Amino acid sequence: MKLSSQTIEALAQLLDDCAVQAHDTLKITDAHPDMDWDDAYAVQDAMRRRQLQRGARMVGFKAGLTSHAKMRQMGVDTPVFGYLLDSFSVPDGGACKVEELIHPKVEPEIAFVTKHELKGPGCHLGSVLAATDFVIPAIEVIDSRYRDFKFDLKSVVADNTSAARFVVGGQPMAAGGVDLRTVGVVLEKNGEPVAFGAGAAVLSHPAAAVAMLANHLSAHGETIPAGSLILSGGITEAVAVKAGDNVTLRVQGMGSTGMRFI
Ligand code: OOG
Ligand code: MG
Repeated sequence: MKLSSQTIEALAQLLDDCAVQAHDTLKITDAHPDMDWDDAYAVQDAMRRRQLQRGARMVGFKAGLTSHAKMRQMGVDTPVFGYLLDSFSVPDGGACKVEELIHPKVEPEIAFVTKHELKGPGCHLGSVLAATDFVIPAIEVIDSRYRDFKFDLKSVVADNTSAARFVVGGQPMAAGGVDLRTVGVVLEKNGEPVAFGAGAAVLSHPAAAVAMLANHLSAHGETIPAGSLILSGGITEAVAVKAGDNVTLRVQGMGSTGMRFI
């Protein structure tokens, strides 16, 4: 660790305030170029503690930058991990208020819901499939707190990997009932298809992202509890949205989910 605990708390407060007030800021590595990975996750953890103290509840976790399309879009080369709160959840078909966000983008994802605890180290695709209750289509709304979505990996980790909102819906499927590598996804904005892909875009199999998450958490002494919702990462590039937009995700054999931006 390179940063003092006061600096970590101050950065967590800065990013938390940006999220609450829908204000952007410069990426934090500009002012703290020597911060390391532990510092980045420590800022994320401090922000999570602040939000939980205000009454939010954990509902699960997310993996991000798990596909080449996303890594290319953001100019980075490793996955990152964050947490999901109940306050991020939008009902299927519901409305997402743009005024609460800075510059939202949507991503098509496969969500996993667990029925058993998942624990690293040594967690693998098989452990994830065995612990999965069901998989379900999900749209993640990301909203980097950094100006113009410009960041490096440590800054985005501190910012809870741009997590902002999500919606899940459609047909829940047993993980064994669908080939998550070949399953096709179509993201539509205002009725027009805007992004397409197949599950294998995410680390060859979306469950691999969940295994990486469990192994990552184990290094911090944390596990994925039963009943967690996990977003496995955008299959395509993220698509910008504004008030008035309607977004629908169709996943082959798994129905659709969507939200309106108001
Ligand atoms: C970081 C979060 C990326 C995903 O699914 O790849 C992410 C960002 O692009 O702002 O959630
Ligand atoms: Mg995502």
